[in-house]
Amino acid sequence: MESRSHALLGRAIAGERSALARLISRVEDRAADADDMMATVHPRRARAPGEPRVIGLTGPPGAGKSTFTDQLVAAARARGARVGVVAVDPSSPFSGGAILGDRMRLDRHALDPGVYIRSLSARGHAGGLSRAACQVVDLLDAVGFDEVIVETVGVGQGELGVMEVADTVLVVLTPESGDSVQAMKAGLIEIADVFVVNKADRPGAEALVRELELAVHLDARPGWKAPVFATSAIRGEGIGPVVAALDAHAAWLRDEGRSAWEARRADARVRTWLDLVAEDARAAALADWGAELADLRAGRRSPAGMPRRSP
Ligand SMILES: Nc1nc2c(ncn2[C@@H]2O[C@H](COP(=O)(O)OP(=O)(O)O)[C@@H](O)[C@H]2O)c(=O)[nH]1
Ligand SMILES: [Mg+2]
Repeated sequence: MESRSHALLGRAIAGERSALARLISRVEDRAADADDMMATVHPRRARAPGEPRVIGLTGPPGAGKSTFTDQLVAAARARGARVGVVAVDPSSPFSGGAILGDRMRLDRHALDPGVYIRSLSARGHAGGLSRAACQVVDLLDAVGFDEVIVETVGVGQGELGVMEVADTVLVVLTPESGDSVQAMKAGLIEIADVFVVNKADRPGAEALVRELELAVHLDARPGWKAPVFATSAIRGEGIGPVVAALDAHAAWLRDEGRSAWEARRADARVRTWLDLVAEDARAAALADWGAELADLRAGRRSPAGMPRRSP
């Protein structure tokens, strides 16, 4: 008999929004039949970069990522692409407010049948948020979106992990003091494929652009060099050149960057599997060793003295 998740997949592929929403929840929560369903999903992206293309946006809270996402959605819609947006918040299980803000900013696309917006929070994930993001992107791929944009809320390790799902990473910073320093510390130079200095309607943007250009120039790694742009997402200024740079990076991935892209996708697939393994092991440990867990909580056992599955 066809499972519930399989039935939802069929309806989601046929374009039914509510089926897609329920399916994503089942994948996020690892419903009983979700793994079997995902095992039958063959993302187009497994074969070639750019089908769909997956753009990740990261940067400090308030930099304008959601406002920029809205501009990217508009640009994609202008060329007729169907767009999925995944807003990921690994920072706190309680920050529904940030996601709500994102949804409000993307409101003008809410009724567009070519746009699907979904948020994923840290609630109940125990570190499986990258796994959930990867699987949700695979689902959006399988149901036929041409472009997927993954926005994360901050620039911690969790966010950088989520960015591994993306083909092209856009780092959004602002001229506000300290952003460049933060960029260096958080390793954003290493993950950025394109830099945006947003809020260029405020003073200091040009200085930060030059600072980032210098940092990219000094980065000795071979391959793609991240271009740096000044934008005002809220005014819609400077967006075109960024869209062109995203296109250029997508073309690079299909050509010289192809083997780098393949290595990156391979790593992401392995990591998603290991995340599933880890989630299962945690769940099994909690279920199997309740008595020992009570001792651990009470301080009668040490973590190292707890039972573990033999390797
Ligand atoms: N002055 C100015 N404000 C902006 C710009 N882009 C976004 N904002 C504002 O900055 C705030 C945070 O934007 P948001 O897109 O939610 O940032 P996120 O947290 O990075 O997603 C909002 O009040 C936006 O209206 C910009 O280009 N210039
Ligand atoms: Mg946001």
